[in-house]
Amino acid sequence: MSDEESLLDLTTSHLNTGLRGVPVGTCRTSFVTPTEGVHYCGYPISELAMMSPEDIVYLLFHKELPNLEQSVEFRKELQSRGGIHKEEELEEVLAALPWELGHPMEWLSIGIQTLGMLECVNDWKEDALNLVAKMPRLMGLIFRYREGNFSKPIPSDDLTLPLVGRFTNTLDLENVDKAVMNRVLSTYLVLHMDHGGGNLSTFAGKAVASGHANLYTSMAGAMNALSGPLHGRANQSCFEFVQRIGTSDPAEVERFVRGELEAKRPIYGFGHAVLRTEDPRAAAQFALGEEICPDDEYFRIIRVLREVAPMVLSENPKIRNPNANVDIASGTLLNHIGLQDPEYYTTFFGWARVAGIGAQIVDERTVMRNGKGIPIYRPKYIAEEQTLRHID
Ligand code: AMX
Repeated sequence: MSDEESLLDLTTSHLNTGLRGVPVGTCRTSFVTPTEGVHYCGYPISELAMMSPEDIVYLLFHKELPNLEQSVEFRKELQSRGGIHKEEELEEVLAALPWELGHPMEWLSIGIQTLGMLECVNDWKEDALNLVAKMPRLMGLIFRYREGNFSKPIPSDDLTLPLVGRFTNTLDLENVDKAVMNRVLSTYLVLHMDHGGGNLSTFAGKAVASGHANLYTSMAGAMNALSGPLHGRANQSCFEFVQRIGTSDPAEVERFVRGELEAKRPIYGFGHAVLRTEDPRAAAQFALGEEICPDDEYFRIIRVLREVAPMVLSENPKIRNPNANVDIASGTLLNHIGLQDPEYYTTFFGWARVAGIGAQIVDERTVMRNGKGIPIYRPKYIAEEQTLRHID
């Protein structure tokens, strides 16, 4: 296809829109619909929400759910991939980071980049699965080093535990219910693992990989993209928003929501670019919250907000979806289980996305175009004075 032909269906309205709505490729792992939200390999997320992260990683990489035997084998495989061979060197890097200055997402990106320097084998699939398996330990070490939390020695990585268990084992927090913590984090990971091919971090990771940077370098790029407040960091803002409300009295909550709108501030946790109903990922987290923390002060607030905000937002016809999105409840649940600093919340999003982005990079590099892989990304930009000559 010539450049001229490729422009035939485009108009000036497509330019400078962040590629919004412009088809650029196919995705083998997930898609999003307006009514059921994200689907992983054809399964609506509502059917997968309570499954284990290990089985969902299997699904994203193999495009089918594992049977019992495959599930057991895959857990063993992740176990064998999980050890960080040069952990001492990784810890030296983390120990040298400016913990008073850096955001946890910057630590995550540097952590992944460092892991790549130490452990990359330059095979897309091997590296993607190895990184998924090493993430729990990396996450735990980031928390321990960034907090300077060495009152107790860091336990060695227990590879026999599930992925989430290895993280909470490394964290080794006092006075928390580890079983509940593991359950909330498992659900969190499953709900956030993938979200179609064109979201910014996934797109950025695949674009970096298209130049044949390695998997770790590409993933660090994806995490940098995820760290922006308009993208992954919205989950931190959402919980800070809930904290600001400070009351679960419905009349007060309504007054707060109206005040925010009058001040031209967003009502966090509501609205969506694609979905036109409540995000099933929000519904799944509300169901979990009703089970584990129905009386938590922030859970009471979001329960009321879930009713009040859509009512107020639907008064404005330009808001296309007034319902709750995935970020409404995740911070409240993380806070309840003892992870009380919202600055860290996007790192859980990043941890989860390593699976989806990794699987999509593997597909683009080793499956698409009969295994040849997608060529290096090179969208066309038009010099402004040429625009009128070539388009419309
Ligand atoms: N609060 C206030 N205004 C909102 C709103 C909300 N929750 N949702 C939509 N709007 C506004 C938009 O800002 C836009 O205003 P504009 O015409 O002045 O620019 C108008 O309503 C139309 O928006 P839309 O077509 O319904 O949604 P969108 O695709 O432009 O934006 C989103 C989607 C998520 C960015 C938006 O709903 C929003 O800002 N929500 C609040 C922040 C939030 O919860 N972010 C987390 C998103 C979770 C996710 O998608 N992962």
